[in-house]
Amino acid sequence: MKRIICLLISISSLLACSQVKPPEPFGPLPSERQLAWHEMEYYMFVHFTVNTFTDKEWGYGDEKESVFNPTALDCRQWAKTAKDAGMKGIIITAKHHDGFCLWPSKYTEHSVRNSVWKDGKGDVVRELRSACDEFGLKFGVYLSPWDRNSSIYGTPEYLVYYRNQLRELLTEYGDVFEVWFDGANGGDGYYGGKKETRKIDNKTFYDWPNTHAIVRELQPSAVMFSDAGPDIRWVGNESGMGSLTNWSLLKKDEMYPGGDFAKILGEGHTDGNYWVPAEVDVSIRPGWFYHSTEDSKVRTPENLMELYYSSVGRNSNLLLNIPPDRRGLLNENDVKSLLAFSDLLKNEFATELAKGKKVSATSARGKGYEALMVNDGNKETYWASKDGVTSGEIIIDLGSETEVNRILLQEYIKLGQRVQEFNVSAFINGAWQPLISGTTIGNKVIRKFPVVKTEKIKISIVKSKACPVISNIELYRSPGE
Ligand code: FUL
Repeated sequence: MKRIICLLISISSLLACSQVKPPEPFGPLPSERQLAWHEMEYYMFVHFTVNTFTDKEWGYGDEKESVFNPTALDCRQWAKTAKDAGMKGIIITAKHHDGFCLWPSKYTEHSVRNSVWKDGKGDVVRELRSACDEFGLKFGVYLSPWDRNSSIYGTPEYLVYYRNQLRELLTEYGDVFEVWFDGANGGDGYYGGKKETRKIDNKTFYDWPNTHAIVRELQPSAVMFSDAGPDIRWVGNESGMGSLTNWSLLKKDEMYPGGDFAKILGEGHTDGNYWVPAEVDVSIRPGWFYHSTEDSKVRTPENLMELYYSSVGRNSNLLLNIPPDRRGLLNENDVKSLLAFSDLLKNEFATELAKGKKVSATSARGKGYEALMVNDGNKETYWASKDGVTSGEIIIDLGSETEVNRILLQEYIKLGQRVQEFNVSAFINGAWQPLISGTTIGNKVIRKFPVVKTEKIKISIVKSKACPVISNIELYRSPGE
């Protein structure tokens, strides 16, 4: 009996030895909440407050509460539109720089409670929360740190006020997926009637670590956005342009909200010591708030498609602002364009060509990490090379001459972001013709190239920080250019 047990033990240890080990994680890794955020990809921003009624972008803070009076506010229309457009959530300006609160905060008089809308009994934040639940969308809040209404802005008491408001939003409105901390800070304002300029020190005034701790305590699954993270970073512009080189890595300890970091925020830090991916925030109109003069300046569906490529296609999420009008409805022009874009998007990626096709790679780690893992339709499986091998080629054999003009690539980011340089080519007339070259991949990269008719596409990982780990490759023949 003893002998049989010994034999069984040695067979099982032999088997264990022959199993190929997965690559070790490399560098900073995404947290669970960040991984969930990466899956969000595309969601709606809603800028709505007194500015909608005063035709401003930045309210001074002296607006009478009575100006806030939407005639037909319907958050269900916002949520339905977002859902129909394929968006996965909505983030609302619960408080913008003017300090007016869209919910009846018990810490200020400057809110919907003192407006004529619904006789002061309304709560936009609550209505949106319910609408998001009804349409299966996630819900997020923007709480402007700068408050041009508050008489105590710039003093330590303001932090108590700000954090109380944050607590209200994070305890009374259910699950929040993202908390948006804007970087605009200090300057002139009403400040309780003082009408003066107040400057604060961006680096120290807000004592961010203690505010962040409140979010972690009350909404542990929420990610926090700002110029400097801690979880998600601003991309450094408001024009919808993600960077072609885009590391989800950042030396966030060297940064702070409102600092002058535009270029760094676009590319991230190659050697960043935290996982802080980029979010592209951009408006469907020139302004963030609704202005009737901009009704004819709504981005076209084609332009929204460009934004999609320059954000989701560049390892970023897309937060697209659709500002409600004075009725409290998303304007017809915006809805029309948004839904037409969603149709374009469906057509753009209608038929995937690579799935299940024959695939080979120059370097294979071994069983479980073969080339066929990149097009098996399962993002949890991946191709990886052997440890220490930092380049490699994957060839997808489409089986017959096929027209192709788009490629989508994904790294298995649970093991870190690795690829530094790649290129793609097509086998045409007996030779490999270059199609595109690129730098980083990260969670997702989608690239266009002119239509080619080919039987084989080659993806070459030229340089990688550690053995490349590719989870997904898709190919398309889109009707677009
Ligand atoms: C900026 C703000 O100043 C704008 O008004 C807007 O909210 C935009 C999304 O962020 O920093």
